[in-house]
Amino acid sequence: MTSANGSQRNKILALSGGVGGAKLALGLAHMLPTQQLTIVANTADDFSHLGLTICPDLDTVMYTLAGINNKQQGWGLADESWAVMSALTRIGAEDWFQLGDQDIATHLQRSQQLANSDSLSAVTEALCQRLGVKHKLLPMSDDPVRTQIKTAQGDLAFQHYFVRERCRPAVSGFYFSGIEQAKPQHEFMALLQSDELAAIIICPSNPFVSVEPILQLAGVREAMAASAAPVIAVSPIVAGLAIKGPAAKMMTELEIPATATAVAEYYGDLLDGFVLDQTDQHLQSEISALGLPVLSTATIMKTLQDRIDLASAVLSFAENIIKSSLGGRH
Ligand code: FO1
Repeated sequence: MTSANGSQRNKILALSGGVGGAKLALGLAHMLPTQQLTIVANTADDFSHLGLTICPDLDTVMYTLAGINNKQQGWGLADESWAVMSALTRIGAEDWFQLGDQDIATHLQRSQQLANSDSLSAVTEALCQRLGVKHKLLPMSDDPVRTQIKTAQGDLAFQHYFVRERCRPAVSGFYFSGIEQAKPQHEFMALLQSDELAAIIICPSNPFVSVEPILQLAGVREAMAASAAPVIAVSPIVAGLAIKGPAAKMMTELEIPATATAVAEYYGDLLDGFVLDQTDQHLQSEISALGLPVLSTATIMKTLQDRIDLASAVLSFAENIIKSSLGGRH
């Protein structure tokens, strides 16, 4: 596809949280040449722990693209050992957050580089290069943003809610500390404003805590709305359940129906297309009634082929939306 100024419109931007997002990102990486795919990961789950800066979503995507992730857990590294964790337990240190020995190397290196005033983008680029990740992976921002979960037990930092409290406290809302001061990562913003952008894919990640912080960065929503590229979200909710994580539980506690339709409504005007799982096909007409093209397909990604098939289906869907909207909104 060619843009108004004659440049090739072939770049895909994927917005991702952790495990679910990383799976689709891997499928997209198998479908697209390196210069055509950029993945932006949520960094509002990041936290400082045992003196280290931990970036769970960024690392989950990075390890997944490098093919070294723990496929059962979804996060962390394959063939991990836990000697440091055992030693931490023995000396009475905080041990509720599992850090594998090899994973700790990533956090040590990142923390050291950040202390040397390198940006999170520079650190991520260097790690990706060493781990053989060819596609561009960017943090949503080089500035710290931290998700806080409002619960019946008071406000909890994201990992305290998610891992230490195992998502047990009922959720009443969220806020993102630092979001007003944080700037979107500069290459991310440049791509959003680029004529070469062909589609923006919101991966099947938690809309409230994985995608929302990215959208709340200054100028991001506006740039997405202004972009000629269609914005397509893949539902993380299938048959009323989150494929992974607490999205469905959060929706129930927030008195939002735990359905793919509610996810589409949550993103609202931002979307130009919506992808839901084939088991939710009966919801297709009510989502179409929101004025959205809908693709019903297999979204549960168990195998690598599932990830590639979903990526391929989403990319074809985006192409069809572009074709049918030529002369329309876009
Ligand atoms: N998730 C857990 O449920 N328990 C853990 O102990 C844990 C440790 C951990 C260490 C490094 C890392 O990159 C991720 C880790 N995660 C762990 C996953 C992480 O908390 C969540 O998946 C994301 O923040 C949500 O997207």
